Amino acid sequence: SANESPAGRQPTATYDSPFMKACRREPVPHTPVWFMRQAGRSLPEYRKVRAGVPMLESCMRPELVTEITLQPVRRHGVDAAIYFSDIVVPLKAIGLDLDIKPGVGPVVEEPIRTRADLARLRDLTPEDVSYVTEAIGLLTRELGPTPLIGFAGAPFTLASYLVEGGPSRTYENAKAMMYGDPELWADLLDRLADITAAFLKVQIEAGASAVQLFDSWVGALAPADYRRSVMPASVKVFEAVAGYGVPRIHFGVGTGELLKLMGDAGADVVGVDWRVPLDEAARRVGPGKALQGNLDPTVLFASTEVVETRTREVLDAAAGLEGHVFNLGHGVMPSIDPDALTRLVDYVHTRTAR
Ligand code: 1CP
Repeated sequence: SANESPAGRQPTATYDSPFMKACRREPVPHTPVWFMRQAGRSLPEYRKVRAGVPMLESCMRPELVTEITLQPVRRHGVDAAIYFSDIVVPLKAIGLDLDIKPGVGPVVEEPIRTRADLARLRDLTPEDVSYVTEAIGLLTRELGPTPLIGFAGAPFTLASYLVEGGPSRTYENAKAMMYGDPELWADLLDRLADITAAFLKVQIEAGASAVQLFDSWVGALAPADYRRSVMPASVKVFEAVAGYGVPRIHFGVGTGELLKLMGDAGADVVGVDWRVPLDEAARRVGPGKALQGNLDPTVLFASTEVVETRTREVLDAAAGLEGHVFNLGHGVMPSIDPDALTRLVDYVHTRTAR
Protein backbone atom coordinates (compact mmCIF):
# COMPACT_ATOMS: atom_id res chain seq x y z
CA SER A 1 0.00 0.00 0.00
CA ALA A 2 0.97 3.66 -0.35
CA ASN A 3 2.23 3.98 3.21
CA GLU A 4 4.52 0.98 3.03
CA SER A 5 8.24 1.57 2.59
CA PRO A 6 10.19 0.36 -0.42
CA ALA A 7 12.27 -1.92 1.79
CA GLY A 8 9.59 -4.25 3.05
CA ARG A 9 6.17 -4.54 4.52
CA GLN A 10 6.69 -2.05 7.32
CA PRO A 11 4.93 1.34 7.42
CA THR A 12 6.92 4.36 6.21
CA ALA A 13 6.86 5.85 9.72
CA THR A 14 8.60 2.72 11.01
CA TYR A 15 11.11 2.70 8.19
CA ASP A 16 11.87 6.37 8.94
CA SER A 17 12.08 5.96 12.74
CA PRO A 18 15.29 7.03 14.54
CA PHE A 19 16.23 3.42 15.30
CA MET A 20 15.97 2.32 11.67
CA LYS A 21 17.82 5.42 10.45
CA ALA A 22 20.67 4.87 12.93
CA CYS A 23 20.99 1.26 11.78
CA ARG A 24 21.25 2.53 8.19
CA ARG A 25 23.81 5.17 9.29
CA GLU A 26 21.52 8.04 8.27
CA PRO A 27 21.12 11.30 10.26
CA VAL A 28 18.76 11.00 13.26
CA PRO A 29 16.72 13.54 15.28
CA HIS A 30 18.09 11.93 18.46
CA THR A 31 20.15 8.85 19.31
CA PRO A 32 17.74 5.91 19.53
CA VAL A 33 17.73 3.75 22.67
CA TRP A 34 16.59 0.25 23.52
CA PHE A 35 17.80 -2.26 26.09
CA MET A 36 18.65 -5.91 25.78
CA ARG A 37 16.29 -7.77 28.18
CA GLN A 38 14.15 -4.66 28.48
CA ALA A 39 11.13 -6.90 29.00
CA GLY A 40 11.48 -9.08 32.03
CA ARG A 41 11.85 -9.28 35.73
CA SER A 42 12.91 -5.66 36.28
CA LEU A 43 9.27 -4.73 35.59
CA PRO A 44 6.52 -5.37 38.18
CA GLU A 45 3.94 -5.52 35.39
CA TYR A 46 6.00 -8.36 33.85
CA ARG A 47 6.18 -10.30 37.10
CA LYS A 48 2.43 -9.91 37.41
CA VAL A 49 1.48 -11.31 33.99
CA ARG A 50 4.14 -14.05 34.19
CA ALA A 51 3.01 -15.31 37.62
CA GLY A 52 2.39 -19.05 37.37
CA VAL A 53 3.27 -19.28 33.67
CA PRO A 54 6.49 -21.19 32.89
CA MET A 55 8.94 -19.25 30.71
CA LEU A 56 8.71 -21.42 27.57
CA GLU A 57 4.93 -21.58 27.80
CA SER A 58 4.76 -17.78 28.00
CA CYS A 59 6.72 -17.61 24.72
CA MET A 60 4.01 -19.66 22.98
CA ARG A 61 1.03 -17.48 23.97
CA PRO A 62 0.67 -14.67 21.40
CA GLU A 63 -1.41 -12.33 23.59
CA LEU A 64 1.02 -12.69 26.49
CA VAL A 65 4.05 -12.20 24.22
CA THR A 66 2.41 -9.07 22.82
CA GLU A 67 1.68 -7.63 26.27
CA ILE A 68 5.18 -8.36 27.61
CA THR A 69 6.88 -6.97 24.50
CA LEU A 70 4.87 -3.75 24.75
CA GLN A 71 5.46 -3.19 28.48
CA PRO A 72 8.92 -1.57 28.22
CA VAL A 73 7.83 0.50 25.21
CA ARG A 74 4.94 1.96 27.21
CA ARG A 75 6.92 2.45 30.39
CA HIS A 76 10.28 3.69 29.12
CA GLY A 77 9.51 5.17 25.70
CA VAL A 78 12.33 3.16 24.11
CA ASP A 79 12.86 3.55 20.36
CA ALA A 80 12.44 -0.15 19.55
CA ALA A 81 10.67 -3.20 20.93
CA ILE A 82 12.37 -6.59 21.10
CA TYR A 83 10.22 -9.62 20.53
CA PHE A 84 9.69 -11.44 23.83
CA SER A 85 11.02 -14.96 23.47
CA ASP A 86 14.18 -16.88 24.22
CA ILE A 87 17.01 -18.20 22.07
CA VAL A 88 16.01 -21.81 22.76
CA VAL A 89 12.42 -21.42 21.48
CA PRO A 90 13.20 -22.66 17.92
CA LEU A 91 15.01 -25.68 19.38
CA LYS A 92 12.00 -26.52 21.51
CA ALA A 93 9.82 -26.01 18.42
CA ILE A 94 11.66 -28.74 16.47
CA GLY A 95 11.03 -31.15 19.31
CA LEU A 96 14.13 -31.10 21.49
CA ASP A 97 13.47 -32.00 25.09
CA LEU A 98 14.55 -28.81 26.83
CA ASP A 99 13.20 -26.44 29.43
CA ILE A 100 14.06 -23.06 30.93
CA LYS A 101 14.56 -23.64 34.64
CA PRO A 102 13.94 -20.67 36.94
CA GLY A 103 17.21 -19.32 38.31
CA VAL A 104 19.23 -21.54 35.95
CA GLY A 105 18.38 -20.98 32.30
CA PRO A 106 17.99 -23.39 29.39
CA VAL A 107 18.53 -27.06 30.29
CA VAL A 108 18.70 -29.79 27.61
CA GLU A 109 17.61 -33.25 28.78
CA GLU A 110 19.88 -35.18 26.38
CA PRO A 111 22.86 -33.08 25.22
CA ILE A 112 24.06 -33.29 21.60
CA ARG A 113 27.43 -35.03 21.76
CA THR A 114 27.66 -37.48 18.83
CA ARG A 115 27.00 -37.63 15.11
CA ALA A 116 23.91 -39.75 15.77
CA ASP A 117 22.56 -36.92 17.95
CA LEU A 118 22.53 -34.55 14.94
CA ALA A 119 19.52 -36.42 13.55
CA ARG A 120 17.45 -34.79 16.33
CA LEU A 121 18.06 -31.37 14.75
CA ARG A 122 15.44 -31.32 12.01
CA ASP A 123 14.59 -28.28 9.91
CA LEU A 124 12.28 -25.62 11.33
CA THR A 125 9.13 -24.80 9.36
CA PRO A 126 6.90 -21.73 9.85
CA GLU A 127 4.15 -24.08 11.12
CA ASP A 128 6.43 -25.09 14.03
CA VAL A 129 6.31 -21.52 15.29
CA SER A 130 2.89 -20.30 14.13
CA TYR A 131 2.52 -18.55 17.51
CA VAL A 132 5.46 -16.32 16.55
CA THR A 133 3.81 -15.26 13.30
CA GLU A 134 0.57 -14.60 15.16
CA ALA A 135 2.23 -12.61 17.95
CA ILE A 136 4.22 -10.45 15.52
CA GLY A 137 1.02 -9.72 13.60
CA LEU A 138 -0.62 -8.52 16.82
CA LEU A 139 2.47 -6.60 17.84
CA THR A 140 3.10 -4.66 14.66
CA ARG A 141 -0.50 -3.42 14.79
CA GLU A 142 -0.07 -2.24 18.41
CA LEU A 143 3.39 -0.76 17.99
CA GLY A 144 2.55 1.84 15.35
CA PRO A 145 5.79 3.47 14.17
CA THR A 146 7.97 1.79 16.81
CA PRO A 147 10.11 -0.88 15.12
CA LEU A 148 10.08 -4.47 16.33
CA ILE A 149 13.42 -6.29 16.59
CA GLY A 150 13.26 -10.02 16.00
CA PHE A 151 16.11 -12.17 17.26
CA ALA A 152 17.73 -15.56 17.41
CA GLY A 153 20.66 -17.21 19.11
CA ALA A 154 23.71 -17.61 16.88
CA PRO A 155 24.95 -21.12 16.07
CA PHE A 156 27.85 -21.04 18.57
CA THR A 157 25.75 -19.86 21.50
CA LEU A 158 22.97 -22.35 20.72
CA ALA A 159 25.56 -25.12 20.41
CA SER A 160 27.00 -24.15 23.79
CA TYR A 161 23.66 -25.01 25.44
CA LEU A 162 23.01 -28.10 23.30
CA VAL A 163 26.42 -29.69 23.83
CA GLU A 164 26.82 -28.71 27.50
CA GLY A 165 23.22 -29.52 28.35
CA GLY A 166 22.77 -26.17 30.10
CA PRO A 167 24.52 -22.94 31.08
CA SER A 168 28.29 -23.24 31.47
CA ARG A 169 31.19 -21.03 32.44
CA THR A 170 33.89 -22.96 30.58
CA TYR A 171 32.06 -24.54 27.58
CA GLU A 172 34.33 -27.54 28.04
CA ASN A 173 32.21 -30.07 26.16
CA ALA A 174 31.41 -27.67 23.32
CA LYS A 175 35.02 -26.61 22.94
CA ALA A 176 36.20 -30.22 23.19
CA MET A 177 33.98 -31.04 20.20
CA MET A 178 35.14 -27.93 18.34
CA TYR A 179 38.84 -28.73 18.84
CA GLY A 180 38.61 -32.52 18.81
CA ASP A 181 36.01 -33.34 16.13
CA PRO A 182 35.94 -30.33 13.81
CA GLU A 183 33.82 -32.13 11.22
CA LEU A 184 31.07 -33.00 13.66
CA TRP A 185 31.25 -29.48 15.08
CA ALA A 186 31.00 -27.91 11.61
CA ASP A 187 27.99 -30.07 10.77
CA LEU A 188 26.32 -29.17 14.07
CA LEU A 189 26.82 -25.45 13.50
CA ASP A 190 25.63 -25.75 9.91
CA ARG A 191 22.40 -27.45 11.05
CA LEU A 192 21.91 -24.70 13.64
CA ALA A 193 22.56 -22.04 10.99
CA ASP A 194 19.69 -23.43 8.89
CA ILE A 195 17.33 -23.52 11.87
CA THR A 196 18.32 -20.02 12.94
CA ALA A 197 17.95 -18.62 9.42
CA ALA A 198 14.50 -20.20 9.08
CA PHE A 199 13.47 -18.73 12.45
CA LEU A 200 14.65 -15.22 11.54
CA LYS A 201 12.83 -15.44 8.20
CA VAL A 202 9.58 -16.25 9.99
CA GLN A 203 9.99 -13.15 12.14
CA ILE A 204 10.88 -10.86 9.22
CA GLU A 205 8.05 -12.15 7.06
CA ALA A 206 5.64 -11.60 9.95
CA GLY A 207 6.75 -7.95 10.20
CA ALA A 208 9.93 -7.59 12.27
CA SER A 209 11.81 -4.46 11.14
CA ALA A 210 15.28 -5.58 12.20
CA VAL A 211 16.92 -8.70 13.59
CA GLN A 212 19.58 -9.29 16.22
CA LEU A 213 21.72 -12.40 16.23
CA PHE A 214 22.86 -13.05 19.81
CA ASP A 215 26.22 -14.80 19.98
CA SER A 216 26.33 -14.05 23.67
CA TRP A 217 29.05 -16.51 24.68
CA VAL A 218 31.33 -16.49 21.61
CA GLY A 219 33.77 -14.20 23.46
CA ALA A 220 35.13 -17.45 24.94
CA LEU A 221 36.96 -18.08 21.65
CA ALA A 222 40.23 -16.84 20.17
CA PRO A 223 39.84 -14.96 16.87
CA ALA A 224 41.50 -17.76 14.83
CA ASP A 225 39.03 -20.30 16.23
CA TYR A 226 36.12 -17.96 15.66
CA ARG A 227 37.17 -17.50 12.03
CA ARG A 228 37.66 -21.21 11.41
CA SER A 229 34.93 -22.83 13.49
CA VAL A 230 32.11 -20.32 13.98
CA MET A 231 32.17 -17.59 11.38
CA PRO A 232 31.06 -19.79 8.42
CA ALA A 233 27.81 -20.67 10.22
CA SER A 234 27.10 -17.06 11.24
CA VAL A 235 27.84 -15.92 7.68
CA LYS A 236 25.28 -18.46 6.45
CA VAL A 237 22.61 -17.03 8.77
CA PHE A 238 23.24 -13.43 7.75
CA GLU A 239 23.35 -14.30 4.04
CA ALA A 240 20.04 -16.12 4.31
CA VAL A 241 18.27 -12.94 5.45
CA ALA A 242 20.29 -10.38 3.45
CA GLY A 243 17.69 -10.11 0.69
CA TYR A 244 15.02 -8.63 2.98
CA GLY A 245 17.01 -5.43 3.47
CA VAL A 246 16.25 -5.31 7.21
CA PRO A 247 19.13 -4.23 9.49
CA ARG A 248 21.05 -7.15 10.96
CA ILE A 249 22.56 -6.60 14.41
CA HIS A 250 25.21 -8.94 15.85
CA PHE A 251 26.10 -8.99 19.55
CA GLY A 252 28.22 -10.97 21.96
CA VAL A 253 29.75 -10.48 25.41
CA GLY A 254 33.53 -10.13 25.82
CA THR A 255 34.00 -9.95 22.06
CA GLY A 256 36.49 -7.07 21.92
CA GLU A 257 38.96 -9.20 19.95
CA LEU A 258 36.21 -10.46 17.61
CA LEU A 259 34.42 -7.23 16.69
CA LYS A 260 35.93 -6.98 13.22
CA LEU A 261 35.17 -10.61 12.38
CA MET A 262 31.62 -10.35 13.74
CA GLY A 263 30.99 -7.34 11.53
CA ASP A 264 32.54 -9.12 8.56
CA ALA A 265 30.22 -12.08 9.18
CA GLY A 266 27.46 -9.93 7.71
CA ALA A 267 26.18 -7.54 10.36
CA ASP A 268 24.98 -4.03 9.54
CA VAL A 269 25.19 -3.07 13.22
CA VAL A 270 27.81 -4.45 15.60
CA GLY A 271 26.85 -4.70 19.27
CA VAL A 272 29.62 -3.84 21.73
CA ASP A 273 29.76 -4.73 25.42
CA TRP A 274 31.09 -2.24 28.00
CA ARG A 275 34.71 -3.39 27.85
CA VAL A 276 35.68 -1.53 24.65
CA PRO A 277 34.90 2.20 24.24
CA LEU A 278 32.81 2.86 21.14
CA ASP A 279 35.45 4.99 19.38
CA GLU A 280 37.95 2.15 19.76
CA ALA A 281 35.27 -0.36 18.69
CA ALA A 282 34.67 1.70 15.53
CA ARG A 283 38.40 1.55 14.70
CA ARG A 284 38.33 -2.23 15.16
CA VAL A 285 35.14 -2.78 13.15
CA GLY A 286 36.09 -0.45 10.28
CA PRO A 287 33.83 1.65 8.04
CA GLY A 288 30.36 0.83 6.79
CA LYS A 289 28.80 -0.42 10.04
CA ALA A 290 26.73 1.19 12.78
CA LEU A 291 27.52 0.33 16.41
CA GLN A 292 25.20 -0.52 19.28
CA GLY A 293 26.01 -0.09 22.96
CA ASN A 294 27.50 0.14 25.47
CA LEU A 295 26.80 1.36 29.02
CA ASP A 296 27.81 -1.19 31.67
CA PRO A 297 24.42 -2.47 32.96
CA THR A 298 25.69 -2.38 36.55
CA VAL A 299 26.20 1.41 36.31
CA LEU A 300 22.42 1.59 36.75
CA PHE A 301 22.86 0.55 40.38
CA ALA A 302 24.73 3.82 41.02
CA SER A 303 23.24 7.30 41.53
CA THR A 304 21.49 9.25 38.75
CA GLU A 305 24.47 11.58 38.64
CA VAL A 306 26.89 8.70 38.03
CA VAL A 307 24.58 7.18 35.40
CA GLU A 308 24.51 10.54 33.59
CA THR A 309 28.29 10.96 33.72
CA ARG A 310 28.88 7.44 32.41
CA THR A 311 26.20 7.90 29.73
CA ARG A 312 27.87 11.13 28.59
CA GLU A 313 31.13 9.20 28.25
CA VAL A 314 29.41 6.63 26.01
CA LEU A 315 27.78 9.36 23.91
CA ASP A 316 31.07 11.28 23.60
CA ALA A 317 32.86 8.12 22.44
CA ALA A 318 30.04 7.62 19.91
CA ALA A 319 30.18 11.18 18.57
CA GLY A 320 32.21 10.28 15.46
CA LEU A 321 30.37 7.06 14.58
CA GLU A 322 28.55 6.56 11.30
CA GLY A 323 25.50 5.33 13.21
CA HIS A 324 24.86 4.74 16.92
CA VAL A 325 22.09 2.83 18.68
CA PHE A 326 22.35 3.38 22.42
CA ASN A 327 22.04 0.23 24.52
CA LEU A 328 23.55 -1.40 27.56
CA GLY A 329 26.66 -3.53 27.14
CA HIS A 330 24.53 -6.57 28.02
CA GLY A 331 21.03 -7.27 29.37
CA VAL A 332 19.07 -5.36 31.99
CA MET A 333 19.56 -6.98 35.38
CA PRO A 334 16.38 -8.24 37.06
CA SER A 335 17.01 -6.29 40.29
CA ILE A 336 17.43 -2.89 38.63
CA ASP A 337 15.05 -0.03 39.49
CA PRO A 338 12.99 0.42 36.30
CA ASP A 339 12.77 4.18 36.93
CA ALA A 340 16.54 4.35 36.35
CA LEU A 341 15.92 2.95 32.85
CA THR A 342 13.17 5.48 32.11
CA ARG A 343 15.45 8.32 33.24
CA LEU A 344 18.25 6.95 31.07
CA VAL A 345 16.05 6.93 27.94
CA ASP A 346 15.03 10.55 28.62
CA TYR A 347 18.61 11.56 29.27
CA VAL A 348 19.93 10.10 26.00
CA HIS A 349 17.06 11.63 24.02
CA THR A 350 17.50 15.09 25.54
CA ARG A 351 21.27 15.07 25.42
CA THR A 352 21.40 14.04 21.73
CA ALA A 353 18.43 16.08 20.39
CA ARG A 354 19.49 17.73 17.13
O1 1CP B 1 11.35 -17.09 34.03
C1 1CP B 1 12.05 -16.17 33.56
O2 1CP B 1 11.66 -14.99 33.60
C2 1CP B 1 13.38 -16.61 33.02
C3 1CP B 1 14.32 -15.52 32.68
C4 1CP B 1 14.43 -15.37 31.18
C5 1CP B 1 13.86 -14.36 30.40
C6 1CP B 1 13.00 -13.21 30.85
C7 1CP B 1 15.13 -16.24 30.32
C8 1CP B 1 15.82 -17.47 30.69
N1 1CP B 1 15.00 -15.75 29.03
C9 1CP B 1 14.24 -14.61 29.04
C10 1CP B 1 13.83 -13.80 27.88
C11 1CP B 1 14.86 -13.50 26.89
N2 1CP B 1 15.86 -14.31 26.47
C12 1CP B 1 14.92 -12.31 26.15
C13 1CP B 1 13.91 -11.21 26.38
C14 1CP B 1 13.54 -10.28 25.36
C15 1CP B 1 13.86 -8.88 25.84
O3 1CP B 1 15.01 -8.44 25.80
O4 1CP B 1 12.92 -8.16 26.23
C16 1CP B 1 16.01 -12.41 25.28
C17 1CP B 1 16.50 -11.41 24.28
C18 1CP B 1 16.58 -13.68 25.52
C19 1CP B 1 17.72 -14.22 24.77
C20 1CP B 1 18.66 -15.10 25.49
N3 1CP B 1 18.37 -16.19 26.24
C21 1CP B 1 20.05 -14.99 25.38
C22 1CP B 1 20.76 -13.96 24.57
C23 1CP B 1 20.75 -12.64 25.28
C24 1CP B 1 21.76 -12.51 26.39
O5 1CP B 1 21.37 -12.23 27.52
O6 1CP B 1 22.97 -12.64 26.09
C25 1CP B 1 20.62 -16.01 26.14
C26 1CP B 1 22.08 -16.31 26.34
C27 1CP B 1 19.55 -16.77 26.69
C28 1CP B 1 19.65 -17.96 27.52
C29 1CP B 1 18.94 -17.77 28.80
N4 1CP B 1 17.57 -17.79 28.92
C30 1CP B 1 17.22 -17.56 30.22
C31 1CP B 1 18.42 -17.37 30.96
C32 1CP B 1 18.49 -17.11 32.43
C33 1CP B 1 19.48 -17.49 30.07
C34 1CP B 1 20.98 -17.35 30.38
C35 1CP B 1 21.50 -18.56 31.06
C36 1CP B 1 23.01 -18.60 31.10
O7 1CP B 1 23.60 -17.90 31.94
O8 1CP B 1 23.61 -19.30 30.26
